[in-house]
Amino acid sequence: MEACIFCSIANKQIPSAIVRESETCLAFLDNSPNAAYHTLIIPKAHYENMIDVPLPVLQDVTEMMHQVCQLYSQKIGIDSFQFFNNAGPHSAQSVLHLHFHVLPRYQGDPIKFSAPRMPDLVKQYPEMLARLRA
Ligand code: DGP
Repeated sequence: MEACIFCSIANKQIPSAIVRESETCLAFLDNSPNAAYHTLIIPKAHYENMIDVPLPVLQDVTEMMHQVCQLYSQKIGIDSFQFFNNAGPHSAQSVLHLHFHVLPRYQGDPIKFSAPRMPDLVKQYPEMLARLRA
């Protein structure tokens, strides 16, 4: 495996602004933030993305996301979040180590992350579902 920046962060070979740590996961501040307290949650073990991660590891990651949201809510009164995850070559995944973005949102934020809608796809739903059942 090529050197992985998030593995290096997980094993403290390179420093990061750590928010929370457990035996299996780490929460640290993104070094290219979209907002204050923009946080990344990773498993310490290397998995590329949502496809190869085992469910128990994903559960640990999810638990830490929940803990970080509660921490930010209780300590600094953040009441709004967006969560996102890029997985795979056609997404915007730039680091190939599973990570979830926890992005606090604030009143008056200049940016609201939203994607263009494709309403015509609704017509294709029967065909799309049929492919899943084939
Ligand atoms: P994505 O595009 O979903 O793969 O997001 C990767 C994020 O990781 C991006 O927002 C910047 C952040 N990032 C990349 N390298 C480092 C690093 O060395 N330290 C920290 N704290 N964040 C990093």
